[in-house]
Amino acid sequence: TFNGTWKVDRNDNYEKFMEQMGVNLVKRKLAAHDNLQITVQQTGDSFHVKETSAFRTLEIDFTSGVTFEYSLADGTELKGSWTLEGETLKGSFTRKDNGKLLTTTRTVQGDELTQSYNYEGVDAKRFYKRS
Ligand code: MYR
Repeated sequence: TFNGTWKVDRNDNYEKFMEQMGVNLVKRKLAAHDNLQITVQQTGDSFHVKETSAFRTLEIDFTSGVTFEYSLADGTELKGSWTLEGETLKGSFTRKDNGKLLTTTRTVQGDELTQSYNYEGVDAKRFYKRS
């Protein structure tokens, strides 16, 4: 279900979420139009994700339930894991700089992937279309 290339189509409350994360106004404006694209290859409970955006290109490997490290485009470092629960990927990541929790989910319905985000009481979503 997650396999394929997904291009961000629209955001819901993403700027407020980034503000809560402490991202400054200029970076928020740029990040709201980052043209994020992810290519996901799932093999059992292991995932390979290629991320491309206006900021960078990188590749990440993770396995359900196994902790890994990931840096956001602004350099904020996270540590945590994705866990596959049925058809949903549930992510739980801790910021290394302040110990606070960022939770996120990914689900696919038809040709749309929805990623939700929560940080310190602020929820956001990004919707991706298959490309
Ligand atoms: C991946 O599966 O794409 C790699 C791991 C993702 C970790 C969590 C992503 C949270 C992204 C939050 C964006 C915040 C911008 C301020």
